[in-house]
Amino acid sequence: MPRLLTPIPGPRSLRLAARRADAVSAGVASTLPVYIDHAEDGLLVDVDGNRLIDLASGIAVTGVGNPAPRVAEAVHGQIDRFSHTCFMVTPYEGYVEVCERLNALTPGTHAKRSALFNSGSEAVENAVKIARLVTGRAPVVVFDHAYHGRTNLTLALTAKTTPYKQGFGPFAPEVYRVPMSYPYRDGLSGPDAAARVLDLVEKQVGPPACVLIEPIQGEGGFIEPAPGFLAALAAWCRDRGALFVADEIQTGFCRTGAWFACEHERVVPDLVTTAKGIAGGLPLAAVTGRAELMDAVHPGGLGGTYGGNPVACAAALGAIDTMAELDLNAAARRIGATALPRLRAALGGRGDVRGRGAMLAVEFAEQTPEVARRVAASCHAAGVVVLTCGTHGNVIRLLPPLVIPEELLAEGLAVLEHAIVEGVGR
Ligand code: PLZ
Repeated sequence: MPRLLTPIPGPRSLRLAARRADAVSAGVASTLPVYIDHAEDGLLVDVDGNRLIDLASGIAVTGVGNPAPRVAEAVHGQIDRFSHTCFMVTPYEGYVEVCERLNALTPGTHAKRSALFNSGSEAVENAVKIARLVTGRAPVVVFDHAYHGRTNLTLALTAKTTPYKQGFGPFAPEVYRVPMSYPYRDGLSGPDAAARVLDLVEKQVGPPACVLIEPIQGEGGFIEPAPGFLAALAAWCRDRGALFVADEIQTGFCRTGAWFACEHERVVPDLVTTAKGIAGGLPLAAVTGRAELMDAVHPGGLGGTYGGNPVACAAALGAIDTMAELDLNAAARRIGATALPRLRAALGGRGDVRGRGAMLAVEFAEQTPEVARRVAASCHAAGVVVLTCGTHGNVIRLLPPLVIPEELLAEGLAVLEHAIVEGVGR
């Protein structure tokens, strides 16, 4: 059976697009405006019956599958018992159990505590609140190309102006941006790139509340810092009484072939923010950190109506069980091992192919968006969902479901390879 029955988008999607234009704010955009009817085993099936190969997982969310049987079962079971009480009014076990799992799974064997929220942005905001409270300091150090969210504080932390920040200021103060280690572009070793950062911070900021970093940057271009960069920053933080905060919202939960990307560098953060892959598609996020830091917050200082909603917690437990049972870390590594050589061969010397596990990127040498846009568009037209990213929009990124069947991945990669070869005019 052919995967595509109509042009992309098909007539039913086009009709929905017209309704959307009259109902949904133009401020909310979609990469590929096909309207989804259901999903199965690495495929998104649209309302016209087209079966698209999903190499995006809804931006690194549905790694465990979509729908994932254990997640669906846990959600059904919970919603039939109760949908909500508000943990701040009358608590329930699921919240506690998710925190126990996070405390056990995140890097480091020290005593930890967690608090649950609804979105990645909210988790990052709360990590900064905690860092400021326990250190009594205001400054937050962030990096070029960083992405931490779309709320006002997290927009201040996010680097890229268009589309995220443009016109939405003023932004929160006491945020200081320093250069990221970017081996493909700066050629610096990890320690040298860290020394450049720390010199700036010492001279221009002084000891901050925290250094906040994505261990592998996501929206900013799937930039993996040179070995030793993260460790040098973490060591400096320890020295200067600042918290080292890892934003593992995109990298966490087996995406990079480890539970958390910090593990690749043997770095143990003081605070870790998680979201996305944690709950197989339900909105849930967390801050996990050293017990003495997390418990230094006054009762009532952290919370929110929906944070750690029982249905989202049930989904998270189903998702985490799935990751462990199916060994999705190994699955992620297999995806990387399959994809990297193929993508390198397709790109030749026209840029950089990089990634860990199933977080993979093709960066085109030209720092303009045209080639990436063209490549993404031809993948989309052929029914393969890929995303672009990068400060310059010149990166194609892959975040396939970790359970994607091998044949489907191969088929998606073949389409992408062809698009790359055409796109760079080889
Ligand atoms: N930190 C590292 O990747 C979300 C955002 C897409 P929320 N990334 C996808 C978009 O255009 O809005 C993200 C992230 C990192 C924080 C966030 C924010 O998480 O759940 O989107 O708030």
